[in-house]
Amino acid sequence: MKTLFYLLVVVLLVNTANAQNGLFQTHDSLDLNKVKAWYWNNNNAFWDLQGNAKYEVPKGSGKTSVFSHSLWIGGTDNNGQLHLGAHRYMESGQDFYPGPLKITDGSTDTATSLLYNKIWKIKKTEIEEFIYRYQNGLLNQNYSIPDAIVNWPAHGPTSEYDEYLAPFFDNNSDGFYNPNDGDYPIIKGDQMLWYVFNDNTKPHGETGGTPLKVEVRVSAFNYNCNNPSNDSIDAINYLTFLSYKIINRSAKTYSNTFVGLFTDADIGYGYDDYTGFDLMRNMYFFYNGMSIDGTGQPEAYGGPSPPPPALGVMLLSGPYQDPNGLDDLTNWNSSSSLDCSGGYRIDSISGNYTYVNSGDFLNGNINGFNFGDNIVDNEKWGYTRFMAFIMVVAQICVILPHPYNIFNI
Ligand SMILES: [Ca+2]
Ligand SMILES: [Ca+2]
Ligand SMILES: [Ca+2]
Ligand SMILES: [Ca+2]
Repeated sequence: MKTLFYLLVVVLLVNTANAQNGLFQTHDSLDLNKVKAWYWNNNNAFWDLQGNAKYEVPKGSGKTSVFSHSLWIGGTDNNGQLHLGAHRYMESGQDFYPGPLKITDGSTDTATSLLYNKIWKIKKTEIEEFIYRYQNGLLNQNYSIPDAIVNWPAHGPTSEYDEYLAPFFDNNSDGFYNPNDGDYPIIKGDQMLWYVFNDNTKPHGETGGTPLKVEVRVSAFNYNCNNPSNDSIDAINYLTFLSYKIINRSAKTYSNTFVGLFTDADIGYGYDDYTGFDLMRNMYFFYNGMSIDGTGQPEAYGGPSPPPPALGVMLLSGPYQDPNGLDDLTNWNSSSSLDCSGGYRIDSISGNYTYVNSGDFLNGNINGFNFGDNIVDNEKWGYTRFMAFIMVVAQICVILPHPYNIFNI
């Protein structure tokens, strides 16, 4: 058992019962390596929406290390109005629904949302076989082109939407996706789920926030490496990756925009866990507070040998900083030492520079990407905030039995 799992950053079944209730949501899972993880196409992941964790590690063990995960986004418009989309457990409804938004006005409708109420699941080996068969004239010999390749959502539903959605290789360069021309999906990893959701199909039921009119395209993927004797390679088998492409379809420019990852991790048994943040690794993490996880519950990892695992959510690439014509400063000096003597942040609306004091990581250039690399405006944010909340059990605040900060987040 590896003791650390990484998850980048941040589940085809049509759930007709939920659709009838106005909740459009479909799930599928990544399951090619040692993690089996559920993803929902309405911006939920890693649980069944019924109270059961669905981030199973190792796959088939019944033991789970995350309970739920979602993307949060909020920002203010030119009038200072807050726009917000965020899910925790959807106790009061949904903020996000499947499907893209119109490029004309950032709207959509429930019929289109239902049209995209699915997840496209594909393996690299399936694409490789398709390419081999196409190139050798074997598409019609004892073979059916996988559904995800046939029905790949390469194009928007109508001309009011973006012409191109999921990426594909255009074998005949005609701008149109057609597997019979040798076109095929472009994917990341060895197995990938692709889906798209938005925050403007319906009013925000969970937060009551004003929609941003954002379209979010998700690639969830993993790698499977068949060399378990090599420890460093085997670690890859415990990783899952999430990539979000966030598109503002409104006519507004948002400022002070925050993109957040909400993660409720339960390392096996969920009531003895702790959390922390590692600025240098650009990662927040969860670990068991005791040497033994739980007291024999099915999801518990036990211990102390091997010890219960820990889980990290690492940001491998953040959102772009607004362009300002500068290669913004890094806090790392030429000898790769951290120099927090100062830096600056830039207000995206006013364009004003704000000097950030020594030691304040909020300048975003300690764990950001591409700062100080002599390339202008390729800078991306790292994590700039980390927050944790303590759950209340039976309306009684948990009293911490340990000199740790957080219990059962
Ligand atoms: Ca084509
Ligand atoms: Ca635990
Ligand atoms: Ca740069
Ligand atoms: Ca810049």
